[in-house]
Amino acid sequence: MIDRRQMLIGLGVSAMAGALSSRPVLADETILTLRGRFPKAGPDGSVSSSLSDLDALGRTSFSTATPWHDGVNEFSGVSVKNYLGAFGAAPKTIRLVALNDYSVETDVAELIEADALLATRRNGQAMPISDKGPVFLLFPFDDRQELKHQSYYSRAVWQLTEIDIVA
Ligand SMILES: Nc1nc2c(c(=O)[nH]1)N[C@H]1C(S)=C(S)[C@@H](COP(=O)(O)O)O[C@H]1N2
Ligand SMILES: [Mo]
Repeated sequence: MIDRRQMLIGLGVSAMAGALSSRPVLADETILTLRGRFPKAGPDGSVSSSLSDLDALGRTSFSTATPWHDGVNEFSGVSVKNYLGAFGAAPKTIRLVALNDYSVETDVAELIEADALLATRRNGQAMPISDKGPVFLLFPFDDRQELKHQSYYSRAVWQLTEIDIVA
């Protein structure tokens, strides 16, 4: 199992080495780690997923404009609901942690209610770190007016690397 430090060496160092890395996401590198107490956690209390692991959890997509992209784009990936469910995790509160050390704590029911997506592809292409990937938590902003609000923008975490179960 690859831990967060190894992952940061893999992903973060390339991000820090000058420009954000635009190299393609490898199918088998860890891009997202779930940490905390949940039924399918490994011995170190976490589970790490690659792009192909996430793909295997089911695909969801929507098209929307966002504050960070030009025009309308199609985003696809696994929903937060299916991701947590796949590991038997039913947390009340999680912390979303990004590669740039931005983090935000959020109620899980609110994310699921808002159809939060762990987007891994934009218009069918895996997103490198330089395109705010490999994982960008996004909401279908164009579907519902209430999502176009600071409380959702602040939870739209790009370069999402870890989800910590808080409660
Ligand atoms: N990775 C990452 N995601 C992030 C942030 C960040 O600093 N890093 N800021 C969040 C906050 S608080 C908001 S309001 C929006 C801000 O996006 P903007 O800086 O492009 O306006 O992105 C959210 N997602
Ligand atoms: Mo914000």
